[in-house]
Amino acid sequence: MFHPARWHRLVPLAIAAAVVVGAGSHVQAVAPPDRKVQAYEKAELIQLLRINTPTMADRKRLNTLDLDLAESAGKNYVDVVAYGNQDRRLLKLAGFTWSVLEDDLVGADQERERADAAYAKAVKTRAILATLPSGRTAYRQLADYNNDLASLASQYPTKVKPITLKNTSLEGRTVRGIEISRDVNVSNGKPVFIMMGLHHAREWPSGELTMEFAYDLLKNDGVVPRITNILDKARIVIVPVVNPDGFNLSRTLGYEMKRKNCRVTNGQIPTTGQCAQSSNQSRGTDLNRNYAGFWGGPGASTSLTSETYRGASAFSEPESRNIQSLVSSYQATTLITNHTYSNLVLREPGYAGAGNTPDEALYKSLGDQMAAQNGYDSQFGYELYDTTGTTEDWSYYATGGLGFTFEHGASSFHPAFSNIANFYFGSGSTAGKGNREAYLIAAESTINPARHSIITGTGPAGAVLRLKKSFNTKTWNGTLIPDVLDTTMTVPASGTYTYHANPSTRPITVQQGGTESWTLTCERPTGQVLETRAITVARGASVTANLTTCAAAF
Ligand code: 0X9
Ligand code: ZN
Repeated sequence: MFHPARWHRLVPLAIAAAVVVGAGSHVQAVAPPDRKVQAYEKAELIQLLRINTPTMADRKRLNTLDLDLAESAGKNYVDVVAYGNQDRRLLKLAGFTWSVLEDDLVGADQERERADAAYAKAVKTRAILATLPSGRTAYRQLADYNNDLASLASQYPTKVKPITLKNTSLEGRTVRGIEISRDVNVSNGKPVFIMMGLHHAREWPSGELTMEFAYDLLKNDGVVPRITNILDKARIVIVPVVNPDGFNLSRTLGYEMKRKNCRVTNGQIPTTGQCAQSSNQSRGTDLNRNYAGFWGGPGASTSLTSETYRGASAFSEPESRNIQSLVSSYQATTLITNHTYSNLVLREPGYAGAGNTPDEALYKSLGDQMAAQNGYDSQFGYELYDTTGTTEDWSYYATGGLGFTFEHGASSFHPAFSNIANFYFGSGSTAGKGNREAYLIAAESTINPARHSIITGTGPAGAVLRLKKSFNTKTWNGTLIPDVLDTTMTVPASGTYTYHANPSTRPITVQQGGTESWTLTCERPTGQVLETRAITVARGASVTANLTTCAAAF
């Protein structure tokens, strides 16, 4: 089928690519266009297929074909984005059968755009009511996210603190977020809940739900007692767009099925427009395979054009390093990274061979409780398929904070926008619950002292207390990647502090029967260290450290 919109967008790029090939005699130096690019250029159908995989062996065999696995899988099937005739031929040759979930993804996206326009119009004419906390009626573009973050910060100066992540993206974009809490500008040792979206560019609802939760908390603080309590006792960190380059390409520049970041060539910063060229669309690092935890193991590819490319090395990408340093700078006792789709709440471990985590009972009960709200299945990451190098493969094992991947939606990476309110507030049997309720439960779990650790005592008002730990995270082949967790709080005027923290011993060390400690330092605001303590504290425990030496010297 011919896709006019798609074709117009691609023609100039296709010509540009041809010029490059024709310009020199070194045709070899230009990689041959891959299957995906060819499908787009020939305007062949791009389909969402549900491949029958009754056995584990079928799944493994499907994995070796290096197709764009939609990462949605049930007991007997795996969904695949098939780009044109070549992908379908490959599947047929390998003996697979399938049903067609979406016979024309490009056409479906155009239909979605029309439906979204009609929905927005109906809200405008008040034929239907806008239901989301922000009142949005269409998917945000990148600038909308940045504007919304900035306007929340200016609207609620004592409750919202804007944050800028450490690195710009490969294309030079600033990655932004906000902290939400009562007296947000006071460094008060509250436990932290981190919520993220859009590691994967095409998974638009993941950013929307993250952002709507921020609006909800701020609108309903002082109105809904549960939310007031959450702002009193926790700090919520919101980063809606982890992968701005990929998202911009997917949402705005017309390559809707972009998943990865803009890594076009390893070791090089992409030049302007390079990432959007049709010949480069398959390139990129899967940010959800680039974290150091078990990096380079099962479920990650070594090929730059694979949808699950792990990157040149652990944390090779500025966008995943951003989340590493973000998570390392808070005591995040809970973390949710939002994705689409499959209606799942996933917990560690991400690959079957890792064995149950030492926190399985608690981890499962929280996952199950959240899944009971949004109606998803609560399960291990590996039950979908083995992966390594995902966000929580690093964050959980490095910090002990309970991290979950939410996979929103039944059968689409970005369905019509009218679905977002249903995802957020629930619908049918989950009406009135939904992800809103799941997120609130995650926030309340963050506060629950039985689920993290507490260090408390006396210290001089105004002193900075630092909890620090340095260790190495192991990749799959045993390479050691240095990690430093480093967080601070300020002793309040009362002279009594409560520092909500993750346990001092990492899950991996718990599994081995060992213990680890935090190094607690009491410092002048200038950084001068006045007292140092080793603090060993388990999950659910509270220890007292009265910092008398510090108090005497302060
Ligand atoms: O494959 C992923 O990165 C995630 N799915 S997605 O469709 N959003 O790409 C799932 C990762 C969860 N972990 C495991 N499956 N082990
Ligand atoms: Zn994803």
